[in-house]
Amino acid sequence: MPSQRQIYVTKPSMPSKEEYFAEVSDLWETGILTHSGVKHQELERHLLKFLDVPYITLFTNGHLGLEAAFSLFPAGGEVITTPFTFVSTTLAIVRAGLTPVFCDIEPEQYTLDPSLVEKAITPNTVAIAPVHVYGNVCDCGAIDAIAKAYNLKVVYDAAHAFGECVDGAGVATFGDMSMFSFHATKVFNTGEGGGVACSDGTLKRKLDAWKYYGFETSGGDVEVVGANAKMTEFAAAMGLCNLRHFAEEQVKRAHVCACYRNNLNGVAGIHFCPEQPHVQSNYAYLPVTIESELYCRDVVVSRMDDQGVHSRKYFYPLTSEYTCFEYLHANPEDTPIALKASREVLTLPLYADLSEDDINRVCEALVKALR
Ligand code: T4K
Repeated sequence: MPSQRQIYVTKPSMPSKEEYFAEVSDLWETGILTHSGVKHQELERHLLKFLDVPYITLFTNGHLGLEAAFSLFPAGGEVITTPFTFVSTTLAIVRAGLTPVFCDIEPEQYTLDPSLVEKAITPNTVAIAPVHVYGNVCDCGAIDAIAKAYNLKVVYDAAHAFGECVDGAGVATFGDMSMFSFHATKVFNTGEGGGVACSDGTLKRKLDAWKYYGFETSGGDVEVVGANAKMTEFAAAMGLCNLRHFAEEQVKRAHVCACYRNNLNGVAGIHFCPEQPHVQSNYAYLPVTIESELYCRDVVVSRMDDQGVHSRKYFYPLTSEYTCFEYLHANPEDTPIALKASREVLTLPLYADLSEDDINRVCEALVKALR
């Protein structure tokens, strides 16, 4: 029997070779390949407008952007965050010398539950780090209000939320800093890359310095303990090309999501997150909850794998369960909703060019896996 074509959880959107080659061709004239060159500056300018923010700092990847953001707080402080996320969120907090304090999520959108945040605040709390997981936008109004009342900063992990708007406002207009990932698997990619948006010029200067070893000016003083995390010109050029096609990609992704919701409507034991009417979604991920009372999510994932359809267990386990964070003594039972989500959710294959035939194949594989 011929081997089946595999369908992976995602596939990066890329410009045509011609468009990318045209974008990078002048790098052979200038020989400037990094250190905030022309492409980097141009991408920054476009992103400010696109994201509706006053400042953005571009990074080698989103993770280092998060690390930079958390490194601006005095070491030893506590950061209230969610364990239902990619490990990067928690790693960034820890690597910046801070202590994550895990707070549960709300059951519909899987984002940090603001009603629990206040109880987690201690005299050592310095910040709140919510995650717009899957592109589901947090209750930013409630979170920002708590932060204001307690004089805390908010760093949004917006790795999944590029290009989203809340009641017409860019998602990064909330909180103090928002990190977007431009990894190959994201709705907007530069291959590897990321950006931290903020509305404070001092923060922007510090983030710029952090990614350049801490130098504010070449050869000047080093005030922050930084790293080397600059975006290259080749990555920025990829970003310039992909940004031109973002709107059309979004239309295609919206269609894919609508097809899935339509095809799987009424299948017992599974459900989608309710759409957020106030949010202009970017259709980054399509999580499906497999009710554990009826089915075992892990069995479903492996039965789909056997049919050549690769969903993902984003996010399993909880970050609080990883061995490297054992020293925090976080009990996953203290975040029961997050624990349940980590055992029940899978994300379906989703990318702009996923054909209707392939969507049908994924749906059939899922339904068969449930039998
Ligand atoms: N915060 C959150 C909430 C995040 O989700 C992430 C990253 C970050 C922070 C940190 O941002 P970055 O530092 O990454 O910018 C992936 C990604 O590596 C990671 O970016 C992402 N989140 C995480 C959720 O998923 P994997 O190991 O699960 O994915 P991977 O590499 O197996 O790719 C998935 C599928 O995509 C593959 O089966 C095939 C396809 N693919 C992947 C790559 C890399 C391609 O077709 N081409 C490619 O180049 O981690």
